[in-house]
Amino acid sequence: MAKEAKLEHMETPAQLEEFYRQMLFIRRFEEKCNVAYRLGKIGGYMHTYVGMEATAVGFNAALRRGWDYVITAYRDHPQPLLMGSDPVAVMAEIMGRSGGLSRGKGGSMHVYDIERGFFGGWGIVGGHIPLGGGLAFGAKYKGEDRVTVCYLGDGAANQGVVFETLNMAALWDLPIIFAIENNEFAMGTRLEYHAADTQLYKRGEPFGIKSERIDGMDVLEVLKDASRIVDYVRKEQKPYVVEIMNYRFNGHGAADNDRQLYRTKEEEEIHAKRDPIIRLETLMLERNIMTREKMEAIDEELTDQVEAIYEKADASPFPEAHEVYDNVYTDLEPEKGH
Ligand SMILES: Cc1ncc(C[n+]2csc(CCOP(=O)(O)OP(=O)(O)O)c2C)c(N)n1
Ligand SMILES: [Mg+2]
Repeated sequence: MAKEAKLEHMETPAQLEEFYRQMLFIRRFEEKCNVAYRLGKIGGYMHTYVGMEATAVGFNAALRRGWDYVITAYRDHPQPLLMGSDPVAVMAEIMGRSGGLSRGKGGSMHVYDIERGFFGGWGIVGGHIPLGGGLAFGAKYKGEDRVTVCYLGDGAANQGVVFETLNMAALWDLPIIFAIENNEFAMGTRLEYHAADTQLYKRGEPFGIKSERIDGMDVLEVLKDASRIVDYVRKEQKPYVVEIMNYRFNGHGAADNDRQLYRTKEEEEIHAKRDPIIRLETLMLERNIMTREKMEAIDEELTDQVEAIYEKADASPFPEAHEVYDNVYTDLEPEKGH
């Protein structure tokens, strides 16, 4: 079992380099996905995490690898990559290939790796939130001190099932973190147009759940806050609501090329200054932890790595037609005429 995340070990040059590598790897991986989507190599819907990297990276570092649980919606590529899944299997899943984590049947929105504690990857907005409650209930019932992180978007925070799950989490003292990623938009709808109360962390207050808002664009801030919150939830065996303020740089999904219809270039430029990767670069340059040349070398290394991952995933075949009924919740078989 991995050790508790201890903050004093986290700001070492080695740890900062690790965070830099993780965020940049996700960025380059997602950019490659965008290119592959446009080439017709990826089908269905696909949503990338570009701009939001500090949130998943900082939170992941506060969790116990192979022990704690994570569940999220369809913006789900970074979590398995951070939790130790085979990146080729992640890419193959996104490309619908049989070597994928869900054997090519889930696609981008349904990546899944139970062995590593990653429970997906869900396309129905809000649908996974009670499942997160169930994961936390299961861990508590079995007397395991696992923490469940249930990510949800600002748009998802309005779904009725959120309030039902908050109620039960408070009632049963479930060890779950409702990590609301407020990237200011639900598809093309700005926060102010979809939420009567835009202070989303307050969703927990009527249930007596401890709640707060944090900066999701600074990986060290996320780690600091996440470590404290994870420790609280693990020790106290109580739920927590954290609203993580971040921003997506790309459109809602790969098919959204019209984001200027709902936000201006000026707004995007203001948020580009919050880029979590540039923020960490600036910090490392100021502290003389890394030179610009080293950063460029790392970038080249990671870009090559992503390219090799893509090539390997692309070599994986599509699932066979006869597998269509395997591993799904049904006992229907084609020969029975269904
Ligand atoms: C129940 C349901 N309603 C509508 C949709 C269509 N839809 C897909 S994503 C989305 C917006 C969700 O926004 P948010 O929760 O903020 O997540 P983000 O995409 O910003 O990560 C909507 C309305 C859906 N998938 N499921
Ligand atoms: Mg959103």
